[in-house]
Amino acid sequence: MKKVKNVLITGATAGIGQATAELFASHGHALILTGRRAERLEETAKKISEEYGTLVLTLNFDIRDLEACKAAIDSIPDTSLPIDILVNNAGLAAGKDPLQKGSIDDWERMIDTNIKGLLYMTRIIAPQMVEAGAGHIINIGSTAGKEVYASGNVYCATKHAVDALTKGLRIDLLGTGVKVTQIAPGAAETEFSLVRYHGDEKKAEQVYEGYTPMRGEDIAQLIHMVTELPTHLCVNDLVVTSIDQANSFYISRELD
Ligand code: NDP
Ligand code: 8X3
Repeated sequence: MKKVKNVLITGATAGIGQATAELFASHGHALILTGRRAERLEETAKKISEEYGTLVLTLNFDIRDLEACKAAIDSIPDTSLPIDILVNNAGLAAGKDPLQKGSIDDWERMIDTNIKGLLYMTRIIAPQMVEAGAGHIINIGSTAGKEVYASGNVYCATKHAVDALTKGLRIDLLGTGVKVTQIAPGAAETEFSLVRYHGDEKKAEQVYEGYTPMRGEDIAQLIHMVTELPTHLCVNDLVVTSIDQANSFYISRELD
């Protein structure tokens, strides 16, 4: 019989995280879902547990707050431990301005969430995996962590940090039985652009106009796929785009 895994997904109230939660639940795994929007989190958990009958635990906290991260992980009951898979997904872009005109508040939100939040969760959970001698940490990077594009400055820097931290963590965990994977997607139509453009729906829609972007479900499939490989195999780094996108710079669009 297939083993039920405990899968913790940060940022499961929308987009890639929410789609990943649904897919893992459809495969019978138990979930621990996190996010700041309490109502969304509860709705997601309810929908998933009703549809798939899996155990879904919710942890409502802001990943930028180290004490909140610690308290949330401490509150996980033994029945949902050990954590077999950690998906470090919570993240955002805030703004798209030339650096010399950038908002320092936007910078801090991105650095605190995309780098420090990911580090906090990893620091808290990785030791449990090392002790168990098994586990899988999956960091959601980006093509923005491979190339720097105009006005992407700080967001690209945070995703380059995720790229470097993923490589570093894999080295540090060598020999422990814990796998470390980065998945680096190109454009996926989620709430990402709405957040980046501070709620400007028109600007957000324009990002996905004239081509077929990926969807959260596409990335979810890849996240699930890398967790299904034999114990001795680890996908280290997976860059993925829609067929209409070559990299951060080239997207084939058909616009009027
Ligand atoms: P969404 O905006 O749809 O989802 C982001 C998720 O992150 C939400 O669940 C949000 O939950 C959570 N989150 C954001 N800030 C915090 C915080 N401070 N504390 C806790 N949770 C937080 O975007 P995506 O699904 O697209 O993004 C997911 C990841 O994928 C991000 O790391 C992003 O950088 C990356 N990515 C996205 C791409 C895309 O084109 N969409 C491409 C490449 C990478 P809540 O607001 O409830 O806290
Ligand atoms: C999200 C993809 O191109 O907006 O990380 O940076 S992009």
